[in-house]
Amino acid sequence: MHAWPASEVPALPGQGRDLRIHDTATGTLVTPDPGPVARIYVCGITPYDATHIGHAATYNAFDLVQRVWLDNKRQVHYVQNVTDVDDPLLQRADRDNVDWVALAEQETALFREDMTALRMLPPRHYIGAVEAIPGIVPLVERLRDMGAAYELDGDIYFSVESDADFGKVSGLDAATMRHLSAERGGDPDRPGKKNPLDPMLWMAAREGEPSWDGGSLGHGRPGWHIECVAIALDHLGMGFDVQGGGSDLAFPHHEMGASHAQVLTGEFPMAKAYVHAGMVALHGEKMSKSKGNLVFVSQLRRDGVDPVAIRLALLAHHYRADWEWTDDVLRDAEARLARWRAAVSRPDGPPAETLVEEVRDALAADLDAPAALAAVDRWTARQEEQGGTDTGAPGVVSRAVDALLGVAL
Ligand code: 5CA
Ligand code: ZN
Repeated sequence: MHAWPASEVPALPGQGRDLRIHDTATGTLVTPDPGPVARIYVCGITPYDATHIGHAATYNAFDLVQRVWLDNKRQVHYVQNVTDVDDPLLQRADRDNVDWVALAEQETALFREDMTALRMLPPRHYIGAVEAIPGIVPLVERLRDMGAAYELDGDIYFSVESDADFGKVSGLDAATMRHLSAERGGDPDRPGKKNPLDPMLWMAAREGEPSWDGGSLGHGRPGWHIECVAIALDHLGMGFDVQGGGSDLAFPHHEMGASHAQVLTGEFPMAKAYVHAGMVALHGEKMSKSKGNLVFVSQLRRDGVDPVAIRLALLAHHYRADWEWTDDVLRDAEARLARWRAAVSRPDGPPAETLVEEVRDALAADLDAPAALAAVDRWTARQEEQGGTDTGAPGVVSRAVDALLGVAL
């Protein structure tokens, strides 16, 4: 699948920083990328509806990760998937009486437009679940041949008990895992499973649903977790730097993925850091496609909202916080954007070298974007109050917020 066009990332004077970031598995800040090439896998959308602010906030967090690495002279190998076949997509297509392939293509196209408008850096490999099937089948066969998977009425399940490290990513107790499994795509109550938490690796073909030839697995379609494992191992290999997603992916998705990979390779963990963004809510509840309490990026754009203001609204919240989208959040971002633009449009201003260092320090410390915005606000206030004579300063500020925050002034 093709991704979206990259916006340029200006080079900045001075020295970048090593990124320290919160790892869910250890509960500590870690510095995941010691080498010249940083590797990151970010879980992509299930394309049955348009990109909402919650999605955008999560992708914003992982865009910042890359910007810190790029500023620190790392190359970044970034992989993202599209879950372009799964129950929610098929159910929505069925409900709306549309072709599921057309629905997935249309929503993926809209996602690309939204990501481009928000200046999110594109992945180097953007891979759909359907196109990954030839790589998924041999992994499921291997798990089965190793005794880590079993069949139930033609479906193939992964046995969580085959992995001694199971549970180490999310650190949750069994009751919470069971509850979350039921809520997030699992089927803990299905009779005949060895362990209620066991996730499906391969679902045998169902009447009226799409299916693919899975060789010795029979016709069917892939489970959700093995999709991301196959794509990540194929394009990044084991022990990559960051696997990212919203906090609702820690369990079961990232836990199960780490578990599949551990059994397949004998190594743990698949990612050096499991990084999770907080949930964005609307009217007091998590924004979710299933509940329908959504603010779409594309709708805001159609309403004439500047995508740069949307990006600033996302940046005003720490990525790990749960927060609520309101009209005021957007109004504040629009006001901040207007002030920043006025400040950098002047021919000179107060020196900006300290500002660049402050933004770097803020982002390197677990992506503290609100602190980065506060630093730019302080330079803007100085510009408004007394101005300055440094003719290079407005350009330095523009390039810094572009390179480090993805904000085009
Ligand atoms: N296709 C899978 C990942 S492999 C999936 O979870 N797709 S998704 O479309 O449901 O979500 C895409 C990303 O947006 C995930 O990282 C998810 O955690 C994140 N996300 C979904 N809702 C919210 C929300 N309300 N706030 C923040 N992030 C969210
Ligand atoms: Zn995923």
